[in-house]
Amino acid sequence: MTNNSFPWPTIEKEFQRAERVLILNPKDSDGDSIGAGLALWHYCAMLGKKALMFTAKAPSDQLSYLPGFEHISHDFKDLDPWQFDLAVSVDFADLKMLDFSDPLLERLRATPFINIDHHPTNHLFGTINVVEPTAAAACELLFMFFEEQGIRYTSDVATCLLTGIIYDTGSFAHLNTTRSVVEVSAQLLSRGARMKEITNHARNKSLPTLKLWGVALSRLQTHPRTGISTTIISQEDLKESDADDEATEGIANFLNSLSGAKAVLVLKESADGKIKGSLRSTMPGVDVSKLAMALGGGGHKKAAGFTIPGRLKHRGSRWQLV
Ligand SMILES: [Mn+2]
Repeated sequence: MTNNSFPWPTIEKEFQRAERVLILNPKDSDGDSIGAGLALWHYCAMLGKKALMFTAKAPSDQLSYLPGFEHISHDFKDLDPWQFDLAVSVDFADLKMLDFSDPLLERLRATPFINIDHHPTNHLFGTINVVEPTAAAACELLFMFFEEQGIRYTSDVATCLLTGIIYDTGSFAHLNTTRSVVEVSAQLLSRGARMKEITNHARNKSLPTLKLWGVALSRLQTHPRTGISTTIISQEDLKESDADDEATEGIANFLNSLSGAKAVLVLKESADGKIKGSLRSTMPGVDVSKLAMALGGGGHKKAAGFTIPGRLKHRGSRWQLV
């Protein structure tokens, strides 16, 4: 990253000024958003500030090794009465990903709001916005904040930050693994980040998850004209494999290693009558965020997603979107 114009001093002052901080994760949180949120949660604790970290849906248990994980709230009963004088969002591009009610969004709009993200489609909804698409992870941006402001942080915080980088680079396998990413990771290791713990948890898969992956792999088809390899996961598949929604998260990343595919698309039926599409590509020149945006979604050039209304129906040997 070459941008040295981030307003880190202003952001540090905002944290020092605040008494009660609300740290926001998207409803569909991941290793990067949870790692970044928890790093800030520890930072607030270090400053002696009260902080609530919130996401509308319980985060994946796979991340429960992260220090502070047990303090993350996904219960609106905690959030509704919570008075805050600073809100911080990490790793998401659009306020609708919070799944908040209008009154809650109104409260956010009336509060100083720091928006830290690396998605190019970010809506810049903060009063302070740090949006850097060349960063591999939101955690990489927070690393810059701590280092450039000379803030001392613990090995727990370093572990949170390295988690985000390892998740968003697919353990240093995706094209976003730049020299900066490797240098930042090396520095996090020297600050005590527990790499082995992170990679062990990132790799571990439960039996229901692997069963579901088996179903998804068996349905994989490459469209001859577009070169896009697609698979689908229905609600029935989730029930039969006894897997939860989270189990589908890694499938698109895994399929991204499919040789010769221009892009991969995983379509997953959700319980509320919607289809969630996850797009990945490793091919130079392919920008999957364009397709995602055309379908009302967004994301990065090589990893993007969208949600459309619909259901998956099985007709003969084919699946149809209805
Ligand atoms: Mn991220």
